[in-house]
Amino acid sequence: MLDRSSRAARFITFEGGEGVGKSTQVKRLVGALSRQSIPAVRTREPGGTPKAEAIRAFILQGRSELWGPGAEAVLFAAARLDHVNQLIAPNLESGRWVISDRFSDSTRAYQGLTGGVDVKLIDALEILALNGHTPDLTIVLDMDPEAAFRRVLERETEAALVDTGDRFEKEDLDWHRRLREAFLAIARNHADRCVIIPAGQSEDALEQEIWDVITRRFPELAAEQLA
Ligand code: T5A
Repeated sequence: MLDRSSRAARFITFEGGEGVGKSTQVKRLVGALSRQSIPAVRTREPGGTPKAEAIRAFILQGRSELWGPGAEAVLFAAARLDHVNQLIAPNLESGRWVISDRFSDSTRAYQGLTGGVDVKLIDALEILALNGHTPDLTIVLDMDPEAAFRRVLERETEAALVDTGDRFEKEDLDWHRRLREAFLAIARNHADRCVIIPAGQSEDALEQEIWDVITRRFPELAAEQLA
């Protein structure tokens, strides 16, 4: 298990519903850290390693849908176990910050609170897959799902990719509202780790707010900026 006291590198995750701007801000944060000469790795879930990416393709193409949310929670956890062991832990131990686009809170929100999988299974899978690698900070990007959906639609229309969303993106609006509430509940239950940030603002304003949160949370970062 990782000895937190002996490493400077931080593990930060971004969570929230579809189209709230997680990928955009993960990229921007890694860029901002690099400009401060802080080595940082960008990754995502499901995925991040070849084996986990194979599980991602299997799930998001809808091939696991018939098995139900319980089996899917197990698949997401299997992908996460490989991601933690092969990418997250080794990078943190080598002093590189790890910034992940989604992590275990997504399983709790999608399969657990919204999908109805028993919390005991979600808890057990989390213990197994994380092996102590709880994020140091989780940024929960929060916005009205209808507005977020318009963003995704715009992106897909611009790229002439209408109707290519993954199967979770195809759920109805009421389901996305419940998902939003699930992420907010998780954030409230883990207030020491999670920060909720309104995501309906511009990309630049959001980047600045996230940077402010991070420098407040990790004062050593602000000290490096001054040095
Ligand atoms: N899943 C995942 C589970 O069910 N259980 C699990 O355990 C895990 C890990 C992953 C799917 O798997 C599910 C959840 C998901 O359904 P994904 O492709 O990673 O699939 O899905 P999302 O994470 O939802 O990815 P999206 O790309 O749809 O959303 P993002 O990353 O939140 O948004 P982003 O940054 O790509 O931005 C979307 C669009 O909005 C614009 C961007 O340019 C882009 O066009 N944008 C903004 N526009 C205006 N203002 C801003 N501030 C903007 N920020 C971005």
